[in-house]
Amino acid sequence: MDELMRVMSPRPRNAETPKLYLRSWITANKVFFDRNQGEIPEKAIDLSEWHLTIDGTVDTPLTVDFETLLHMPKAIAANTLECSGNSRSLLEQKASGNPWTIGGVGNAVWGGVWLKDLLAKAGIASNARHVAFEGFEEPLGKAQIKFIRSIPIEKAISTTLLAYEMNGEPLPLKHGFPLRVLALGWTGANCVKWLSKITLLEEPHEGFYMDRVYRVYDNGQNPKTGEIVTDINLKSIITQPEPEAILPRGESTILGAAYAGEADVVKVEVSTDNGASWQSATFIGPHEPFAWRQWQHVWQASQPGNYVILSRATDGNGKQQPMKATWNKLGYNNNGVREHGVAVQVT
Ligand SMILES: Nc1nc2c(c(=O)[nH]1)N[C@H]1C(S)=C(S)[C@@H](COP(=O)(O)O)O[C@H]1N2
Ligand SMILES: [Mo]
Repeated sequence: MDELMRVMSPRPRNAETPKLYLRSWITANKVFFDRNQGEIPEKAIDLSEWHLTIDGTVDTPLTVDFETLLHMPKAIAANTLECSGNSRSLLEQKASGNPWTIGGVGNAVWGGVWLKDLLAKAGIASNARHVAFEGFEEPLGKAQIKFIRSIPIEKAISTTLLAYEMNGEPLPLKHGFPLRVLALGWTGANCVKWLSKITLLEEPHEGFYMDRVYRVYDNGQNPKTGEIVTDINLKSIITQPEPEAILPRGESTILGAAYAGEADVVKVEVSTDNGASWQSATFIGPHEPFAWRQWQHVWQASQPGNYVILSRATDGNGKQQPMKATWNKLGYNNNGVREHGVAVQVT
């Protein structure tokens, strides 16, 4: 197989999207990043064998088949998916985990059904507060821990999609065939692939993937007391030029993307003088809820020398991307402007 991705580990497969493929609004399925705790199923499950169970604090526990989903009203939504650990390797103070640069993110148009429509069939009991999702892939490692994650009921019934299509194609095997969760605007960890079971709960699900990881905690702190990763932070990335590029003097096009999870990106600025002055970038292409915005800025690089290009996003609530990220033990949510600076040389 031709490997187009930057593979960080083959088993489980963790691979990031090269910058070249982050320059379009839609990230093609074949280059969409891969993040896995367990084994990607060897082959696609036979759809006649696949079932989804809904149990817990519901009026009527039920099991649905794939046909049932196809007969429900179809929902289409754009959504930028980002791994909580994306940009970890760019942190000044190192943190453990996959050494993502900026390619643990991608944007796709997903098709499926709203989770709330499916939950309505089972009936949400009045004491239901959280919704847990379980993937059916084989776990790796001796402990054989299943990938189970829960989200609050409010998120589940407002803006959570169960997707069976990705960019107009059946959901690819490695992205969760036949069905995955997409808590729109939330980090990848909340978007369980190979979905087989939904359980409504009074409390958040307890288990390894809820309590030991995907929490923001400091050195010496008990992970379980850290905040659970939820929505994607306001962030901008530079996708062109590449770091350490050598640019001829004159006009140079800077490209990037910016995203804000559940919020809206309204401005991106670029600085080439270490943050002393900022120029507004121009947005290119679609502008959809939960999806990134592509941007460009033409830089007049008239003087030879070494430069660091910075980009800074602002959201619709007036919030600005921080100059420096807040460090945490597992290096989640790195959205620092400085950490994402791109050093280049103008000759
Ligand atoms: N079943 C299952 N779902 C999962 C995971 C997993 O290991 N198993 N990894 C999660 C994480 S951490 C991320 S970032 C996204 C990655 O989705 P992708 O591989 O489709 O890009 O899937 C999430 N859903
Ligand atoms: Mo992730």
